[in-house]
Amino acid sequence: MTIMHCHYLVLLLVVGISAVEVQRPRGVPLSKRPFYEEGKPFTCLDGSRTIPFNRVNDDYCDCQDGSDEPGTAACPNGHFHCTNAGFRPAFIPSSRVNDGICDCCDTTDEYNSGAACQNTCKEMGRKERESLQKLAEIAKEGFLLKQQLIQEAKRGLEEKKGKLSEVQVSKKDMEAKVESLRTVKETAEKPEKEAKERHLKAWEDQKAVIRMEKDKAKMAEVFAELDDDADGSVSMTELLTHSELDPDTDSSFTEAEAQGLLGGVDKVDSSAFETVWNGIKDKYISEAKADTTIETPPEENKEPAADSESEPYPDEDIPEDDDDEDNEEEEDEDLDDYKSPPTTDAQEKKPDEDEEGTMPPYDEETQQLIDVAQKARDEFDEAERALREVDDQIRNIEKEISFDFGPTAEFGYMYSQCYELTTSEYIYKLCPFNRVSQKPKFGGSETNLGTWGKWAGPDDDVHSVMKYEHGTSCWQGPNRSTTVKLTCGKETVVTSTSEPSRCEYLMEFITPAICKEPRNLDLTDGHDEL
Ligand code: MAN
Repeated sequence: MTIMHCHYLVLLLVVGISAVEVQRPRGVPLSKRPFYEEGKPFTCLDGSRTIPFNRVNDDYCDCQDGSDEPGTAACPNGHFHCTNAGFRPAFIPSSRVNDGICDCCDTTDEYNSGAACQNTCKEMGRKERESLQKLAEIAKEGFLLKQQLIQEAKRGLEEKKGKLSEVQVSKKDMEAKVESLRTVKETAEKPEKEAKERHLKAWEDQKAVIRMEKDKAKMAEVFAELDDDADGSVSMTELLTHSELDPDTDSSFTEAEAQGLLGGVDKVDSSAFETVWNGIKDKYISEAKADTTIETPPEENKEPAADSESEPYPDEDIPEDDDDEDNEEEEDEDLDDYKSPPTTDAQEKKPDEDEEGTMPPYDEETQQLIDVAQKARDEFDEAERALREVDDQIRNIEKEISFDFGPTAEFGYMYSQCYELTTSEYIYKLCPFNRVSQKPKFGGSETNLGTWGKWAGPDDDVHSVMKYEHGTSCWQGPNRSTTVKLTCGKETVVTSTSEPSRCEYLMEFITPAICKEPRNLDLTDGHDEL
């Protein structure tokens, strides 16, 4: 039953009480009575023929439109009118006249079938009146609530507009702050970068010295190893004992080849060995290691290879990052030990550690520059974050203000709310002006049944239907979409969902925001169906 019925029923009851039954042929509504004039020829209502009046309701169908038999079952397409005094008049198909089933609450359709019909019109009228009364009360209360919603919406809008201009002003200040902090940061980063580069360069130089010293020691070790007869020089014969030094890989290491490695002489002393060493160190296999497995290349051989590669030194940023991490990790234990790079006592090799060990910590002056720059960076980042936040706020308020929340913003209260309805299979969720979703009750992911599209009611009541579109696509079907029908009620609640066509959903949604002002009932409304 709709609210509209309420109007009608009150009219019906009032008129019903005072109405006088007007005599007319059986089954004829009052509005058609003038066409059935006692004793005068009757013209079928479609104008097709005219017959003597005694052929009206004579249980024989003369008119194509069935209009000569309003009170019998003779015409297949005829209609019988029941007055149903006390309730609502109705038309039933002629075929139901005297079929043994009581169709009219006033029993008039079963005048000759012997069916024991009871007149239930009064009772039905009473029940309908009661429920319409309830609906009317709901509508009245709903409409009052709607007035509150409108007031709240007005206040809310004012607040939002106020907030917007406030935030827009603070955005300007924040932009200026970000710019000045950017300058502070960039000014602090320049000396920081230079100091870090200086530190790195010093470390690179130091590593080169360490590498050179190691290489020298290695060279001396190899010289002693090769100098089998310990005469203070390495000879061609001694060199030949190391077949891995064969310059070509023809498996025969000849004297001439060995001599070539020695720079064209038969033997070299330790100082001349320096040049020879440069030529052989990549291939040389230490005698101590040669006996053991060959699969693992000896440690010594790795070294020059590593040296020849570009420095595995950390990027400019890496020590900084480590710095942060270390600071965080160690803060609790030792506040003094905040310097980067990390401790030297660590057993495991860190990624930024190479053969020469880890880079020594920054000197105090560099560390101070880093700290100052880091502080400037943090402050800049924080200001930027705050600016982004304000931007988001502005966007959100502008978005909310731009929605069509109804002629008096009465639907605005639903914004950023969600309303759920659980069915036997799914939990449906309607988040007005946002989206509709469906989640299987017993596990499984949520399906988007559409995002806010538009108001889609009829032209004279466009705010009575919402349309949500472009949801998750349906297998071999359209993208899911939902139509939400709004009806007046005291609460805001989804009362039903259905899927009239595959992946096209329908929701019934009750809200006070749609309640219309209760009308004064016009009892003189031209109703002549009694
Ligand atoms: C899921 C649900 C149903 C829908 C089918 C279509 O099971 O979203 O509502 O009909 O998919 O395949």
